[in-house]
Amino acid sequence: MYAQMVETGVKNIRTLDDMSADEQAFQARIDAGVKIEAKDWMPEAYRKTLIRQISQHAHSEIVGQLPEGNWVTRAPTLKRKSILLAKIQDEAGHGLYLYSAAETLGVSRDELLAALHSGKAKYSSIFNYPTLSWADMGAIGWLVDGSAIINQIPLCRCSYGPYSRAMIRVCKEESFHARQGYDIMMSLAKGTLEQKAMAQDALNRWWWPSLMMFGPSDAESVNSAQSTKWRIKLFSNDELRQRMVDQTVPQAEYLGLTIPDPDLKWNAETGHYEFGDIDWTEFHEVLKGNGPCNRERLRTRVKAYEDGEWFRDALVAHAEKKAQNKAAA
Ligand code: BYC
Repeated sequence: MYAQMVETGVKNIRTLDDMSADEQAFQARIDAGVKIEAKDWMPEAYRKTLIRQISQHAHSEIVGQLPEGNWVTRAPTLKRKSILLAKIQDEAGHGLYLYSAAETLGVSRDELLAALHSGKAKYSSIFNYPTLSWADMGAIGWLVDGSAIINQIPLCRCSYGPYSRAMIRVCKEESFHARQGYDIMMSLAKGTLEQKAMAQDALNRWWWPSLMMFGPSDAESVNSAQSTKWRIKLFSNDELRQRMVDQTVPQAEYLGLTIPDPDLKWNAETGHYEFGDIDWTEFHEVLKGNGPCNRERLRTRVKAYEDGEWFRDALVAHAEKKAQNKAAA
């Protein structure tokens, strides 16, 4: 079912002429800003698009724990360690809210996890890069969670009720994540020359992959037109990417760090920063499974799932036993 859903994902925008009376009424509700709830009638293509996006998002949260998990045992202080642990635990929670939101659309969690573990499902490109130093914890919080907030704040107002409500809590937690990342960057940038160099190195490595998080350019984005019509997307990939650049450049200046883009310049006429070309070949290679850490991430994720089997079995056995006892009483 999942594979079929992904394959048949909508690529072309539906016009009024293509729509049945039900679809027209559905579109009119969306246009009027009415939220769609799980039991409401919806076009199959809307359901499939949401399952695709929400499940990819859930997988990203789950796989997104791995690059940071790498530094829990090597955090520089007990305080930093407990903050990092709390953040990683939040990401697990985000994954769970999102799997629950996807389940309201009629797909099972087992199907979604099977798609992730077999390598069929996508998750965010950003989590296929290595975390080489402690400064990467700062750069991820600042740039990656910062980008996630920019992308996800509009999702709090998207048309599908369960997704939009999950996003409200996710965004609150993401803002703590971004602050803790910036705080790490501040400490390093104001520390010794070596620490500042670590912060600059992390910025150099995470800058371009963070811009890629927003997806292909608007001209290349296959899903945007229809998702915008359905108010799943409220802003385009390029609009949100520009917002990220405009917001982040002054923050880098405050840190005394340099954005690794020789073409970056302020355009007083447009009121935006212009930036250099993104390496889309790299982006597509990562999506194809050829990023620096794709194979390692999937291996680690599958192992964690298999290692946890006894625990899931124990929970089910316990629940069954309780139900039997209740029935017998
Ligand atoms: N990585 O037509 P497009 C987090 C795919 S979690 C991989 O523009 P769409 C965090 C796209 O899926 C971050 N794949 O698609 C967690 C599509 O492929 P399919 C995740 C990407 O859906 C832990 C194809 O390229 N955030 O922040 O309209 C710790 C064409 O793209 C990427 C979300 O998932 C990518 N970067 O727009 C810290 C947010 N970009 O499915 C932080 C929700 C594109 O047709 N998702 N693709 O085979 C979205 O807002 C949208 O799905 C996207 C893409 C903007 C990402």
